[in-house]
Amino acid sequence: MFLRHFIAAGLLVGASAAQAVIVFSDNFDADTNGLNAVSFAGGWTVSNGTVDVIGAPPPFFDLIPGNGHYIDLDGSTGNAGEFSKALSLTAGVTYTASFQLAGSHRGDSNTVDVWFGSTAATYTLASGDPLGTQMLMFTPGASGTFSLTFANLGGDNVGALLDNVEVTAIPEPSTYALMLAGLAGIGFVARRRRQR
Ligand SMILES: [Ca+2]
Ligand SMILES: [Ca+2]
Ligand SMILES: [Ca+2]
Repeated sequence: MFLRHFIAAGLLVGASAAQAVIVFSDNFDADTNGLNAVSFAGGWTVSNGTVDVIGAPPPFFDLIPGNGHYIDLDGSTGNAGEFSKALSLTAGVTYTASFQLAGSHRGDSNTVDVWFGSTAATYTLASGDPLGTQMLMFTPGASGTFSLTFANLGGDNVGALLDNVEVTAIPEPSTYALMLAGLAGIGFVARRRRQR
């Protein structure tokens, strides 16, 4: 009886470990609106150029209403932003960065380079493109600090819009393998006990 409960507990642990763990999440709604913002509730840094925090409330260049605050990746200095979040990541764990990008909604098309650790992708957004979810995956070979970076190309003060960034971790497969091996071992011992 005890053993059966133990195995059930083990399966429950396995089930909860299968769910992705949120490592970082930011919708920019805690940030204050402003042009050429330099300080962010989510700990972002502007490593080059400038970005703007826009949206509502109060309405301030609220180009895609209903999304609280969000980032205009090309600020107001004629030098588009390079917007980075440093993350402490563990070797061998697969991380997924999801984020939403929208077009500028001010008439121009914008290209955004995104890096997540050593994973890179480029997105081109037409002016009217609504917020769309994108995903990048990265598995560090060694533990350390890695950046999730968004860089709007060009520099005309009118950039793509960024909102709803989330980084999640999926436990490595070897964790499941160990857990399954452990459960198989318990089953084997239980059978031997019954045979005696
Ligand atoms: Ca938002
Ligand atoms: Ca701007
Ligand atoms: Ca532009």
